[in-house]
Amino acid sequence: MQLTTRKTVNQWTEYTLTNDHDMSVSFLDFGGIITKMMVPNREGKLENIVLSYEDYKQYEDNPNYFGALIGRVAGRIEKASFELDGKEYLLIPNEGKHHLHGGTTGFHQVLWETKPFQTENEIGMKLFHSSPDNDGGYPGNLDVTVKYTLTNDNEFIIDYEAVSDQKTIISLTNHTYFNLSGNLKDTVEQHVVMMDCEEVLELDHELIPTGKLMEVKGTPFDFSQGRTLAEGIQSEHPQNIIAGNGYDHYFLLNDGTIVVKDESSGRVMKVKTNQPGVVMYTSNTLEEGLQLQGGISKQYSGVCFETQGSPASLHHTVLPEITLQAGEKYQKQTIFSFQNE
Ligand code: FUC
Repeated sequence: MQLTTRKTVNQWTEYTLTNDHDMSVSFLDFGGIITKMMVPNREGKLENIVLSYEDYKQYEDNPNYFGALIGRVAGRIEKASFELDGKEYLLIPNEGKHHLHGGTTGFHQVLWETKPFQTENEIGMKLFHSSPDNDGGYPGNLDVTVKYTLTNDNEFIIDYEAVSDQKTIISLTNHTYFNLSGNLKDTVEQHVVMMDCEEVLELDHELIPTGKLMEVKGTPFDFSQGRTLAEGIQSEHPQNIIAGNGYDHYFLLNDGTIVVKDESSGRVMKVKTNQPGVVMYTSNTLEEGLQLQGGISKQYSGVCFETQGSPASLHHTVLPEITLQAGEKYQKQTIFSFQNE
C-alpha cells in the first residue's frame, strides 16, 4: 500500500491511495474532490470509473459537483429556509429561491486540512474543516472530519463525523459520478441497479420534494429485482420526466445496500451505508461537451449515489430528521466495494 502526492496546476494537493491489488483512489485537499478511481475490470485491467475534469482549473467552479464532499446539507432546502425550535433560519439561495448542496459556502469549495494514516490493511486520509457559526446562515460552530480509507479488500470507505456547539442541521455526502464501463467508454444506461426500497420522495417541477412518498411497486423506481437505468431514462413515468428524463430522487433504503453492475466490463460496485436513504442522480442535466478524463461529457455519462438524510425532513414529517444536538456526534459511513463478475 502506498500514498503519493502531487501539486496540481492551481497549487492544490492531489493524494493517491493505492492498495496491494493496485486499486487506487485519488482526491484533492480542495473540496475533498475524488478525481480518479482506478478499478480492475473482469480481465484485471485498471481503468478510471469516476467522472473528472481533464483540466483541474475547472474544479474551482464545479457546478456539477464532480467528486466533491457536500455540506452542510446535501440536496435542496426549499426556499432556503428552515425552522429549528421555533426560530427561522435563512440560508443563502443559490438555485432560484432554493438552497442547493450547502450553498455558496459549501464544503465542495473549501480547502480541507489533511492527515494521512496507515494500518496493516488500510491506507487513508483524514480531512478536517471547521465551519463557523452562521456560515452561510447555518447555526453552530461545526467541526467536520471526513475519513477516506482504501482497504486491501478493494473497499473505499467514507466516514463522516461532526460536532456542533449549538443545535443545528447536517447531512453530508459525496457527489462522485460513477461510470463502471471504465475510462468513459459508454454511458451508464446499461448499468443494472438493485436496491431494497419501497418508497421514493416525489418531486415537483423545481426538483423540490413535495413531501409525498411514492410507492415504487409497478413503476420504474422499483429496483428490488434489479433493472437497467435505461428503463427510467426512457420511461414515460411523470416522475422520470420531471427529473429531466431519468432519476434524481431520494430513495428510502431498507437495509442501506445498493448493488450496481456493468455487464460490459464485469465491474460490480456495492454501496453500503448507515444513512436512511440515497439520492440516485443519473446526470440527466449534466452539461454536455465538457472535456473529461477519458472523453467528453454527455447526458447519462455518470450516476451518483448520494447517501444522505433528506433535507425535505425540514419541511415534511414523513422522513428521518437531520438535526444534530449541541455536543452530539454526527457519525455516518458509506462503503463502496468493488468486485468482478
Ligand atoms: C444532484 C441533483 C441535482 C443537481 C446536482 C448537480 O445532487 O440532485 O439535481 O443537478 O446533482
